[in-house]
Amino acid sequence: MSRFNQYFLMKEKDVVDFVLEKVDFFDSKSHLTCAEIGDGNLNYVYRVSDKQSDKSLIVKQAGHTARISEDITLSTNRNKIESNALIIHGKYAPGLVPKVYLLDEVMSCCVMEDLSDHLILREGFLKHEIYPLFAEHITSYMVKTLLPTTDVVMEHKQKKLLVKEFINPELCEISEDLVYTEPFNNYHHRNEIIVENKDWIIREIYHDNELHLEAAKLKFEFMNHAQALIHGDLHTGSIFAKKDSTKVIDPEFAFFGPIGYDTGNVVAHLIFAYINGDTYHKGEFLDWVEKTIIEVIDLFKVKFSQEWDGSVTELLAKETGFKEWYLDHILADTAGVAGLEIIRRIVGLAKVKDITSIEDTDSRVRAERICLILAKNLIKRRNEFKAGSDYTEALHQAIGE
Ligand code: SR1
Ligand code: MG
Repeated sequence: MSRFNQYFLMKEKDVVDFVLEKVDFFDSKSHLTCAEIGDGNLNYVYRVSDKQSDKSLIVKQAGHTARISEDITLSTNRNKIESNALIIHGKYAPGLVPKVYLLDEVMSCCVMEDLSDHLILREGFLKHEIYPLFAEHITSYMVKTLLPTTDVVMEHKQKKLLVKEFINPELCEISEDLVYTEPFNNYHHRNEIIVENKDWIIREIYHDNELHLEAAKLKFEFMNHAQALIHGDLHTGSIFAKKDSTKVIDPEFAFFGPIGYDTGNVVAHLIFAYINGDTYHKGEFLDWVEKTIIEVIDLFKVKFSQEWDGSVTELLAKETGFKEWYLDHILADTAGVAGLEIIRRIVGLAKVKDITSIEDTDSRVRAERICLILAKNLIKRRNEFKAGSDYTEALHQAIGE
């Protein structure tokens, strides 16, 4: 009888046995090696390789607690959500996500394409590397995966069934807590701020009631606007890249939520990349990131509009002015979410290396304050961010303050 008929958390040796038993990928005589390579906050990720054939694949298993914090207990069902989202996204946006070879619901693991010829985008950004096609690829990914799952395009009963399939309460709760709630609570035990910025953050974030009200509005937008099947965690650690290719991974936070949650995450993490590059005076990289921020917003708008015209099915969505109203709403959400994502990565749990790797204290203090000034602006004035250049102007203004 198979050992894999009952869930347990696998070690490297188990993963090799699992692959040999369950996946028709390697030759049965292969000599497989396996290494745990995960550096994410939640799961275990193994690379299984065969030197002789030069073939490899990835096995990702969900445990009952988050790696980053044992006090976060989670259903292992997130692995099924992730695999199914990857399969759906692979149909809508072929070539922009890894191939899924197997979903095993008993072991809460999936087996997928190894992308080790790519680099996690955040790691590339930390080396100040440029990815010329990134804006083109990520805007295609977002438009192609998001618009078809809205009520603008998808038949409404089919959409409702999919909403049910992607109910993701625990992972949504993580975002509701970590993104929308804890960073505004001075006393939350998971928050951690550097001592040199403590008083500044108490004044500018914890005591800004107008900011808290806007965060509350955006939190209810996140919880109640089942607009499209979103990725739900689209930061630069969820993207593999090389010069001519971009692959979006890790959609375990997927659910039907506001489209601006994905677009806003992409922009927020480009801003982190910019601030890191600014700290180390990386001129060419800065020019490219600035151009990319502009293109992500402007190309998204153009592609979204074109795709809408070619695929809209809902009669009332064809009313003059409706598309512009709908897109305006997404753009305001984008700015609001970008601001919230920036604040939570500086104040709350799960920080980003773009900022934490800045060793010089004065530079770190400066980088954090620029980010937070910009973030407050993005949230409070979110209705005014309509074009890519609105973001880069606000960024330069925050740097100048
Ligand atoms: C407890 S998980 C912390 C964060 O890691 C994920 O990538 C999400 O961003 C989540 O908020
Ligand atoms: Mg992740």
